[in-house]
Amino acid sequence: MKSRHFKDIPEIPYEGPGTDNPLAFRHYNPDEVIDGKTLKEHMRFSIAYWHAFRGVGADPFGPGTINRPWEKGRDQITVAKRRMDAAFEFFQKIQAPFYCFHDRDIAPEGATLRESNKNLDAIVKHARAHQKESGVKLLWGTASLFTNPRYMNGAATSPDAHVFAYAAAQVKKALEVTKTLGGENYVFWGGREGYETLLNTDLKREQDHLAAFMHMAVDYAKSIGFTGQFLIEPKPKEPTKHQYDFDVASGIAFLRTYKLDRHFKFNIETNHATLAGHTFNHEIEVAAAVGMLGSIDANAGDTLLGWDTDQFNTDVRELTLAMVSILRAGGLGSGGFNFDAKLRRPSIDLTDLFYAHIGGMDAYALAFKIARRILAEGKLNEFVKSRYSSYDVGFGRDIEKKKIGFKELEKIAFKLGEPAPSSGRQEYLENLLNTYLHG
Ligand code: XLS
Ligand code: NI
Ligand code: NI
Repeated sequence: MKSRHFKDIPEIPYEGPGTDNPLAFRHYNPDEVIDGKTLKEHMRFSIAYWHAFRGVGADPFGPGTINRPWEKGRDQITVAKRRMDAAFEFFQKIQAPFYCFHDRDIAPEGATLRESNKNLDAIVKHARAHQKESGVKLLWGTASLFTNPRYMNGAATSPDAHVFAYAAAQVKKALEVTKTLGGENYVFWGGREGYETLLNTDLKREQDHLAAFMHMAVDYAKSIGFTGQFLIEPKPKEPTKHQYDFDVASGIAFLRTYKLDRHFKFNIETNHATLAGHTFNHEIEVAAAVGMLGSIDANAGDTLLGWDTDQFNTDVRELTLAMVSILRAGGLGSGGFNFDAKLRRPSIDLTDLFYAHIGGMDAYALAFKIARRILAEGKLNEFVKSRYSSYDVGFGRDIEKKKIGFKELEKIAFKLGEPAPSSGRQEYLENLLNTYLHG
């Protein structure tokens, strides 16, 4: 790897929990072998191109604060290539095996769709060479169907079929590109697939159109031999007032209603879960319960703010709970942990980009290790199992096997009388969790 854009920063080494080097990992040792797989393979960390390499720190009250040295120059394609050189240097130095992008993150949108496709082809060629040389892979690709003003009323849910067609063309191309780059998944996040007011909205037609769009994507993927996993990334709001893929539960309902559930899993983002009024852990459990846990957009919100602040998550307690659920569900399969997280506006230095990802990766790796210990010791699982043990025998088992009805149950209730109360033991369990977190 040529060191050109981050000359002062070496590949981030693992130095263990005792190190005082802020540019070292304390918990993420990519080469550590656990159960026959390296930690790098277990964690499947991914860098989000849009935040790490297109984020400039702009907010609704002021422009960007972050100026990267590789952004200089008139020719947009040249700049895009140089930016990508920097990105791949970063992916390698931070020891992330994957990255993710939207079509328009990596290549500039042109004056026409043809020109946009041409730009994309040029950059994809560049990406392909970088992937080959570095071994870094594409976790997922997606299309930006929310940035350009043409999508202000939605893309697949736009009232204008012409806009629908344009979006379809864009996703067609994004699927081709994702396939070319060996992408392991393809994500739909419908930031503008929702509404601002029901006064101008035919909700039923919009949902029908969204489903039609997704069926077309599935069909087209099949026709070109793209075998990656399709993922829906739910979010309740922002930028629209109400997004149709509100949370995992409404996503499941949508996918089942339109017979799409076979083709999709979920990409769960921490901050989207909390915006929907759920915990991260809740969304993971809801997806896992129906075998639709796909991938994670790793970030965190701010409890005092009602929008997607996309911060790096260093809350080991929250991540441990998430990890317990993920591991119990059998892991993420073709998914991974994608840092859909951005630097705070005043964090303008290149080193900040490293500190941010080191913190996120370490917190996740630590949570992974703690969760494995929790599961191996089995105390939590045993507690939950015994809490439901009345369903393992007798009429409880008959309930689960659907062998019994109200009449028989009424007889049992008459015979047994009042059920004995039993404690949920929440405080005991919170203390138990703390023994893993803090000893
Ligand atoms: C925005 C979403 C977006 C998706 C990809 O809130 O998180 O970044 O992950 O389109
Ligand atoms: Ni996301
Ligand atoms: Ni988000």
